[in-house]
Amino acid sequence: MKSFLIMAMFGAFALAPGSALAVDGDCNNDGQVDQADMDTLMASLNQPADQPGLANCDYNKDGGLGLDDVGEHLQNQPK
Ligand SMILES: [Ca+2]
Ligand SMILES: [Ca+2]
Repeated sequence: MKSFLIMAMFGAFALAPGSALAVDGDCNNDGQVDQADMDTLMASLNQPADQPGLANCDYNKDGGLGLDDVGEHLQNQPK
């Protein structure tokens, strides 16, 4: 049973979309969430979230970057 759980966890990890290191809110894909990500998000407003980093900031998963995503990003930023 224990080995099954480990296998299931590994499978879910391997099937994760995009990079295994993707972090929610990491708009510039450097592995950290900070002010630079907000700058990147603001500079990319109304553009498609089709880059690996920008996809991390498409919070509502609609394929683009909009004000909804900015609002979510503000709530998710480390204080
Ligand atoms: Ca970042
Ligand atoms: Ca979006």
